[in-house]
Amino acid sequence: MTEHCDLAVVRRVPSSFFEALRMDEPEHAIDVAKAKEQHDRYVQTLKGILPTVLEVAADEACPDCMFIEDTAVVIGATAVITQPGAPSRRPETRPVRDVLSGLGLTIVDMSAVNPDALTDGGDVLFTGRELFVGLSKRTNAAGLEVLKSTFEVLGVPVYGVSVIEGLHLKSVVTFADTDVLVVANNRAGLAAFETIRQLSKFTYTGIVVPEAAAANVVRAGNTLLVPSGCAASEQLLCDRLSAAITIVRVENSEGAKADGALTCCSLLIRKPVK
Ligand code: CIR
Repeated sequence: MTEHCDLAVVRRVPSSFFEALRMDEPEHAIDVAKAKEQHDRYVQTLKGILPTVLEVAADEACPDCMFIEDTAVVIGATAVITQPGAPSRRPETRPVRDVLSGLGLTIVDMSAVNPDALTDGGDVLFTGRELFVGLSKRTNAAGLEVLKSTFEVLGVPVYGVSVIEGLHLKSVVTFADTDVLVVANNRAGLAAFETIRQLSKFTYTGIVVPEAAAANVVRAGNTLLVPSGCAASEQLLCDRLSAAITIVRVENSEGAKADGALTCCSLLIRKPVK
């Protein structure tokens, strides 16, 4: 199994996005038109990298639906449909389930396995060999157990990692390359990376980036999507990563106002073998 994907699923931004959940009120109100433009550029960027990008229509009743990553965890030919931690987000899963089922993936419904299990996909970091699950405001131990029981039998070890601040594990640690993770230079990022190092059977290199937003990067093909406005981190990534990886800057000012980062706007999956 590798970390590389060849298919992404994205979900469009609803006009109700201004009502999206957020931990703090942003200094400037969400500009929904700008959010739609930024998201569209993100989708176009992915389309330039991956052979297939599937789009799910927005649902006006679900202001957070663009953050599709939270609704499923896909590894190989198996998709766990999560039960998102925030009750208002649970209706987002149905149309995503339909798309993943249509791809021929084996579907596991987390809430059917354990009604108390909660997981946001933003807490699930797959390194290509292991799965690290953030125990956070949105993901609980029962959610971790469902992921363990699903993926460990498929040969993927699953570990829990405390998220001591912020929303999700991938707000502070993401995958950039084989055994290379990008880590926020803050308490939550450094603590999570230390736990990953202690738990893992492999040796991960951490690139500790100065701008916290830059800890959330998307690796698609040989491209790394990095949020714009993080010049120092971008330079560091450029210096430390293989020259084979192209860095592409993506605007996310509006998504960030609702605690959304780059990974949350797509589900990256390998095409299942039917
Ligand atoms: C939420 O609070 O659920 C959304 N406003 C943001 C979700 C971001 N998701 C992610 O980083 N995976």
